[in-house]
Amino acid sequence: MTHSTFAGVALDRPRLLGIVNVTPDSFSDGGRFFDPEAAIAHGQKLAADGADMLDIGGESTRPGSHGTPAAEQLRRVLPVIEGLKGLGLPLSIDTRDAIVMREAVAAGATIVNDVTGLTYDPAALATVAATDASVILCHSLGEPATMQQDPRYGDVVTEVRDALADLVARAEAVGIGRQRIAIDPGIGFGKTEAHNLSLLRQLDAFAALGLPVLIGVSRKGFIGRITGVEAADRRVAGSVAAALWAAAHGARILRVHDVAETRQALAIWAAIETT
Ligand code: HH2
Repeated sequence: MTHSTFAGVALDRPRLLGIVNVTPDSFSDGGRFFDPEAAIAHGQKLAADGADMLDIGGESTRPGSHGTPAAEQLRRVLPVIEGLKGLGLPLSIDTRDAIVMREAVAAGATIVNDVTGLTYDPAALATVAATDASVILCHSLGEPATMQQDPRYGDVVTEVRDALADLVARAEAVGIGRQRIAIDPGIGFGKTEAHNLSLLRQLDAFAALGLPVLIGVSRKGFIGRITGVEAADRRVAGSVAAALWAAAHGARILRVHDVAETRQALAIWAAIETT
């Protein structure tokens, strides 16, 4: 069986995209790594813990958030990209803004991660096409400010899958080759808890699109609601359980805060499966 690669990383097994939020307000770890030095140290720790790639973001897209100007995102993320690019891991820029994509890639990022699948900024598609960067096309319904106010679907799995196929077609139409694309159903982005669970339950439908599937469940609200654990940083075990489910059902990239814990779980799972 042959395996694909993404941003130069072989997807022969589930890979970890470690999260470096350079924000004062992320739901999961807001403010902890806002200072560039702290963010760089955190990225180094995630790399030492076994991250395969790092996702650097200067804007929270949590439900209810209103966006961060591109100039401020750049002020936050550029020093961190500079500080982490020597690690030799692919760096991803988590942004919806084309200017931030362009400057981050110029500074050394090789992946663009846009939670709106390159739809929020009209310049995003052309901007990514003009680079060699790989791209994570994520599905969102609505804007972060309002996306959790009564999101509705007919059949959530079919609609999100078809919307992702459209996002891929738009990207291919401007010259972004399939080998540069990963897809993400966007857990929590305009989805209720029932929607999130349906998407995870039927994750195979996304793998069937023939592109690497990324899943971001780490510390998210549905884990808190199911378990009754309010503090996001205490949702690690629930996050690892959801990540393992996703890996077992075709996800090849897991976007996680807790790299060491997820890696330990994956190692045991892989050992049982292959020995
Ligand atoms: N989730 C978050 C941010 N970016 N990108 C992708 N592709 N998929 C995701 O599921 C995803 C994402 C939200 O998590 P976090 O970064 O912890 O929070 P915040 O947006 O508040 O910074």
